[in-house]
Amino acid sequence: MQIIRFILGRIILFLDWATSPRPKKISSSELKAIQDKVKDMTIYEFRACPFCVRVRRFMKKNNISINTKDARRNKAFAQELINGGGKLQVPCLRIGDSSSTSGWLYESKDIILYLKKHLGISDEK
Ligand SMILES: N[C@@H](CCC(=O)N[C@@H](CS)C(=O)NCC(=O)O)C(=O)O
Repeated sequence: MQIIRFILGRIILFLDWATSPRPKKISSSELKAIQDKVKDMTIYEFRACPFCVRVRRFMKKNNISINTKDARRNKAFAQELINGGGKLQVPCLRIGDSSSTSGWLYESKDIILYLKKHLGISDEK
């Protein structure tokens, strides 16, 4: 089972790499505005999780750079996620830099929706 998961993970990472979206062209002031709005956010993820790949691709396309923490490889990050968010499930977006005031948002679709609203990104045709 672990071997199948490993192979699937490699395939997911390869496909993601091979079809990686191009970032939209934006001005440096737009880029700076995005960076300011996401500077206190963190994404907890597993590198080869397809739901995390979905969020990362959305971020890349929209020039969003958020600090990521790999909760598979780093047990301390996994514990942070369980303590703060309540469960070990990725992706999870931590909004806010101190654990006492942080919001923890699970579900890839909800994370993308939140980022769209927060950054004023409209749906493409
Ligand atoms: N519906 C969720 C699914 C997330 C999900 O199933 N994540 C898996 C990894 S791909 C997970 O966190 N599993 C917990 C574990 O493996 O311990 C989403 O869209 O974010």
